[in-house]
Amino acid sequence: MHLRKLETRDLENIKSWINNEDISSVYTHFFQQLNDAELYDYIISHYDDSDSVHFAISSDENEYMGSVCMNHIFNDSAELSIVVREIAMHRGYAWFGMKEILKYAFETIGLECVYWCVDTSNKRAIRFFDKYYFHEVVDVPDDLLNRYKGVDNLKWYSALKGDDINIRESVVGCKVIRIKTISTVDAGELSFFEENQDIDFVIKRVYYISKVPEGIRRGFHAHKTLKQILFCPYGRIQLVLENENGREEIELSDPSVGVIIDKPTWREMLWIQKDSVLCVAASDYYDEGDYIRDYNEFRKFIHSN
Ligand code: T46
Repeated sequence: MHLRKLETRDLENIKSWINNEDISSVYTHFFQQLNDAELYDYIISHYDDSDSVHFAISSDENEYMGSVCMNHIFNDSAELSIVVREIAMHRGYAWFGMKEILKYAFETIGLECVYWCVDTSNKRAIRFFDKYYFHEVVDVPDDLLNRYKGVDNLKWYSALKGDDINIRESVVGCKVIRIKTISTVDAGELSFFEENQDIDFVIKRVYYISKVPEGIRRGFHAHKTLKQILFCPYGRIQLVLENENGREEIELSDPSVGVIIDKPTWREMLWIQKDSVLCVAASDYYDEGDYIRDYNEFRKFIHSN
């Protein structure tokens, strides 16, 4: 699959979602107002707009599968819309379109922030955005809301430059989670997790490691029973993990990504960026007796358990 310019031969397929009531969304209302000639004009002229860009999400066979747009590109932000045809659903086209348009927004146009909204009755779209942990915006500024005057029940989302949307599901069997995050327009994000809700252990201790120079390595130990969630609210830290599933690494740089280590796992942390902060919430009080600080002893421990 790939993104490409819209072509006039896409017209009929575009009309297939415009006229599909199930797909109908805030975004489709704009197109529903266009007659065939206007739609045709839109297809051939959209690409030259200075404040918007519209790509076709295309199959490998070059068949139009959906659209992804960036509208109201102004200052450092823009508004995103995405729609896929019924036959493209559950086949990865929507996720591909989101990843590519966000890459385009942040890397090619150099935006800082992208917003979009969904009609709350559009349960399928909301399931999709929530599944990928896109951040909900609660404090939507008036200029965005003004564009939707008279349209009620909208759920707003945003993606900020630097958000890691390609997170893996696990590292050597340790779960990588999206920490719930709420964006405030032009005022950053707030992330939170709750014991027994987002992580399945009780938090007895929180600690953080700061003021570490670049290139420094810490860790080099495992825990026998302790469970922890590790996250990096600022900077870039490489985490190397090893257990009976092998040895893998993951870079922590997005404050809304955490790794849950809930089994005996050797860990090493490398400070890629000076002053990065590593935060940890742990299931128990500090107990030096729970550490295995000798690598050979750790290997023996995981083989005998
Ligand atoms: C871990 C990684 C990610 C305490 O007194 N209380 C505490 O709660 C902790 C965490 C440490 N300490 C003492 C123990 C050592 O004398 O602080 C000193 C430095 O600890 P350590 O060398 O273990 O630090 P790191 O960065 O190698 O490892 C830490 C945690 O100890 C460990 O549990 O999983 O971060």
